Amino acid sequence: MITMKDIVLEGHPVLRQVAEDVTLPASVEDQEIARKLLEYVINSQDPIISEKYGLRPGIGLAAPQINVSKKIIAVHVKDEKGKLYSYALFNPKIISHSVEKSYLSGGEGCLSVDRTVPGFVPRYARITIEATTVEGEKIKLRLKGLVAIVFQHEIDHINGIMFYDHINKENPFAPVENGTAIDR
Ligand code: SB7
Ligand code: NI
Repeated sequence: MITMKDIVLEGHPVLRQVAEDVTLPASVEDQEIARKLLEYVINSQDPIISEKYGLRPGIGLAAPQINVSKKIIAVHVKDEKGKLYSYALFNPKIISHSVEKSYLSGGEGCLSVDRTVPGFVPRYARITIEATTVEGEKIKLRLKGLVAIVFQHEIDHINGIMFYDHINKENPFAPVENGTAIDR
């Protein structure tokens, strides 16, 4: 299982690389990476398991964060209505997005960043993504709210982008144009 010692921190060059596409159908090795990422995210949200192994809670994780430069992500998060989005995905890609933005009022954090970076992180309010599931099914997901934000954070990781790249340098809390705050 993945624990904190497997997670690379900012400064590691893998976090700035554009990750490789996964060749489909995915190899058993790539399927195992996807399943392990999802397992971490689920474990990290379990109070007993996270305490036992010292896991920092996360609602998503991307392969570059465990030093694997491949387009693989996992997300395990509930929307505002309590609907669970639990996915391990290959080659996720945003195929369309809203003009409207959204942002978490408390900002974002990252398991690969061991400090608080204050500021609003502007994201698209709604996105449509295409990806292939760990089971090998090609899917299209229409996402909004917190769920859309998490997917954008993870898709950024496979493109070498960190959440703080999006924060306004002069004023981290500058109003986000066309943006709606999300309180989580
Ligand atoms: C806040 C937290 C996350 C995504 C979006 C907003 C996930 C944090 C865990 N990760 O570092 C995953 O890459
Ligand atoms: Ni992150």
